[in-house]
Amino acid sequence: MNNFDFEKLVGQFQAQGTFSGCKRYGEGHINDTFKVTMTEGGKEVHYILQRINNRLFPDVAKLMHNIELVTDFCRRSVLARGGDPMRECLTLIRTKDGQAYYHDGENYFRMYVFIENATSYQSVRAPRDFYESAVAFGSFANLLADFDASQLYEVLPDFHNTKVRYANFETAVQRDVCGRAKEVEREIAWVRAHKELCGKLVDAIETKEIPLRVTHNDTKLNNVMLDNATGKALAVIDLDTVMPGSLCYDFGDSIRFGCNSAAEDEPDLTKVHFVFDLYKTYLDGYLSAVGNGITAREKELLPWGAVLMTYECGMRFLTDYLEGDTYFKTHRPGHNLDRAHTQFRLVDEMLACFDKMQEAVK
Ligand code: ADP
Ligand code: GN1
Ligand code: MG
Repeated sequence: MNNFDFEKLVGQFQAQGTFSGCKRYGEGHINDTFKVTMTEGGKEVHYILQRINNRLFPDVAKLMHNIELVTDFCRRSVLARGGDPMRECLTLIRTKDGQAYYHDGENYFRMYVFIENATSYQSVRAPRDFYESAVAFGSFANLLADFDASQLYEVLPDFHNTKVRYANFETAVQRDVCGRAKEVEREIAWVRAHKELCGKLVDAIETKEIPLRVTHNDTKLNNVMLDNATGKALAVIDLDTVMPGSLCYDFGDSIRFGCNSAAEDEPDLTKVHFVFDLYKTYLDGYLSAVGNGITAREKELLPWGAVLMTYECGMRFLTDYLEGDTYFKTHRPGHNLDRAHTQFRLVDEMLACFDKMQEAVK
């Protein structure tokens, strides 16, 4: 675990109670997340403490400006419908001097209320959970339709611009800083053979065939909390990438992660399959919640969202492997390469049943 003085760190925030412990938490690939336990009146109170990935987000002030605006907006909507804002949205805990984050001179930290009696799943246990996550992300998109995009900084420009991602991939191949390109010739050739996919959504946005909206952009199943008691979706979390984007990105990224019969990093590819029935489940849930906002063309392009987000993510994992694993957290040698393989397998299987995927939308 990182060697921080957690008690001192937590003391910077307006958390209730006395510090009693802190442990690493969750399976995010980007930030360092910890669960903090405080005690007050003999009872435990929990918080999430995160060390923000400052390499990825060089301008933490802008990132946290976005998070403050989006969490405030969600909170107002939860209150308006008579919900419980401590469980149905992320609540930032400010520092003792009223800031949204704490800078210790080197690292940046933020704190959230811990959403109790809820789970963020790493894989789909039952179709119902996946349906609920679709409702959560669909409702989130619906809610954000009223959010003024001009207030947000684009903290990670071109985040889902697949053409830019492709260019970055080619640069990584050319530079080959770790000398790994030779070993992954087959994977590089596969990415190149699918290059024509890159423009599918980016071009549709550029020609205004589909609109840019405020979207979540990282809609993995483990970025949504489901209520342990009811199984219902409670809150969408991980708001670092709320930026202008497309509904097709959000739909697609959920499919990429949730319709995999195995884990994102499963090394045994015989276990990795695209589960078409789960795709249909998610589609039903998403369309039921996203409302009238979605245009006919966006709907048509949803299946492309699934293919594109999976292709792009695989390409990002491979790029990171070539660059020496500097972006995504890795826990073993070849971890990013295993991840890239699962994504490529899923794309192959999606393309093999693409007609069915389109038919389901109709
Ligand atoms: P990353 O950007 O690294 O993915 P996340 O913000 O998604 O970080 O947090 C990582 C994990 O921590 C989540 O997948 C979830 O399991 C857990 N988590 C994050 N925020 C909360 C919260 N407010 N309450 C409970 N669990 C949380
Ligand atoms: C990262 O932060 P996390 O683990 O929810 C990444 C996503 C990828 C995903 C792949 C800011 O998501 O874009 O799709 O890993 N987030 C960022 O699992 O790059
Ligand atoms: Mg996350």
